[in-house]
Amino acid sequence: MEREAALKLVKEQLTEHRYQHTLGVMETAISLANQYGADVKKAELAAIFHDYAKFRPKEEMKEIIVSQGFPTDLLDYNSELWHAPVGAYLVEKEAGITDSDVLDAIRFHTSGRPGMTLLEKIIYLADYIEPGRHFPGVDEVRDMAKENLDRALLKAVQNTILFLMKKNQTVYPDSFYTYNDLVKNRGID
Ligand code: DGI
Ligand code: FE
Ligand code: FE
Repeated sequence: MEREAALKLVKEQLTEHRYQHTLGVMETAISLANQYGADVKKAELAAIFHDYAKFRPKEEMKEIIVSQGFPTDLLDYNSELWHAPVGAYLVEKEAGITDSDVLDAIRFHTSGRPGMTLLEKIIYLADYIEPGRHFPGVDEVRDMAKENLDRALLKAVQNTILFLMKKNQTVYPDSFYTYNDLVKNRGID
């Protein structure tokens, strides 16, 4: 699917603010894909659709998680996690995207997972550092992303977990598994 058609579909699903965020993720993901040798078209498509399900009613998301056999432990954690797997499902069903690399990048963009693909890493990171993001620590991750994708990703995952913990929020186990996996694979430095 071409960029303009994809953007049109997504715009209908999002608020203006979230649409601007999506454009930022798209530009950032394209740039990271060029830098780190990922498929640029897949990065563009995954970025455009990554928050497709963000504003679906909770009841609809819950129903999809159960009926599609997605991990139901998601329902015990922050509902903010749900739009990622539900988005992967709806983007295939409603936008006709069938590329499993793209769908997985959408599916895992919030929690990450151990053994993330290059494309999954790029979408996670682009979501975190796109130019519209303003929070403590984001500039440090932006700088790291220019040098080392895994190092930047680790910092982003770590910051997300710390942020949730500081607010006494639950942390979905996959976020910890992602963190551990990145630490183990970081190498000696
Ligand atoms: O959809 P976005 O706002 O662009 O960003 P996102 O999909 O990365 O994350 C959405 C929210 O999900 C964010 O407010 C933090 C929350 N979140 C991310 N990981 C976890 C989480 N919430 C819980 N409870 N546990 C997590 O592991
Ligand atoms: Fe998201
Ligand atoms: Fe996002």
